[in-house]
Amino acid sequence: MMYVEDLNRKFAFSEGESSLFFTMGKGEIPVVEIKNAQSSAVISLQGAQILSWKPIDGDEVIWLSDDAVYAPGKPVRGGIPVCWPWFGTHEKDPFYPAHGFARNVMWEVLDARSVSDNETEVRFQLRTDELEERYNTIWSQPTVVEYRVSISQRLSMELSTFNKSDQSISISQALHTYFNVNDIDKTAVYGLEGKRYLDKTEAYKLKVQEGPVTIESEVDRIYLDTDDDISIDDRARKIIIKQKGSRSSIVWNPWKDLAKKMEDLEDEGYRKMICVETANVADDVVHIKPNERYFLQVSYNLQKKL
Ligand code: TA6
Repeated sequence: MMYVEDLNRKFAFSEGESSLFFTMGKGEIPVVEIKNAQSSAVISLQGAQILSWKPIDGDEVIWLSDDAVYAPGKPVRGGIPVCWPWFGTHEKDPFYPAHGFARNVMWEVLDARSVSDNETEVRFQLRTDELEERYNTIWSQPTVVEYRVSISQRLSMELSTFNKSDQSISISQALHTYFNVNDIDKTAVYGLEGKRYLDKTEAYKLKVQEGPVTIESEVDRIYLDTDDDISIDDRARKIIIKQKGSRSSIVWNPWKDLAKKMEDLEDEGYRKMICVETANVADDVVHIKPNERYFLQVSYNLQKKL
């Protein structure tokens, strides 16, 4: 693992309105801070977890818990956790890390560059055969994950999984984005109307979404066949989510009681956040043959209210 100084020597820059540098973040975990003419962002090297994305003339888009814990190996509550190579609880061993191990480990920075005054790109990599032994017992097939993040007028992510082993692999995954909302009571998610979903709060009962998704109690749902755009409207702004390589999306808000039980989520935090996650889960699990690569892509942009 490179130190912050080495990373800065290799990648840091400041040119006109664009700058990028590495610094030691909370919990002694390095982060990269990015600015350009369109927006700014902060990404933790642990989990390649995006912690902030703020358009230059707008408010923060990504929610981060005030009570988040920053410690090596611990996922941070908020931001954009990368759930890989499985989503949720491991189907064979519930003691394996929830949502996979990618969000718990340090990623390598492959490249960080200014594309133009308006766009900056950072590329991260995770090679499973270079991880600690305990992860190789959980996941024995050598796999290379690359995560490309582009920061501009929009925030774009591309997560690619390359199967370096000589057998097929099956993964489930998600970009588990926590979005900031003005007021959960005034928030609605569009684009899922009429879609079937598995309701985790009722033992994964299959239901059909009627109208936009609104939150009035705990919501934890896996929507199926979700290849259209999704939007989050909190009456102050609209966030447009475009996704490719995903046919499943999760909508999650813990609501009051669960939020109280979660130590890393402030009691009223659930009123300011909603997770809308671009995923490959349930019947959308991905099978990758040896020497093949799978791409999951998502971008967010804002539509301001007049
Ligand atoms: O994506 C929804 C979900 O799987 C919920 O069931 C909830 O547990 C949430 O993710 C947070 O999971 P975490 O492991 O980060 O506490």
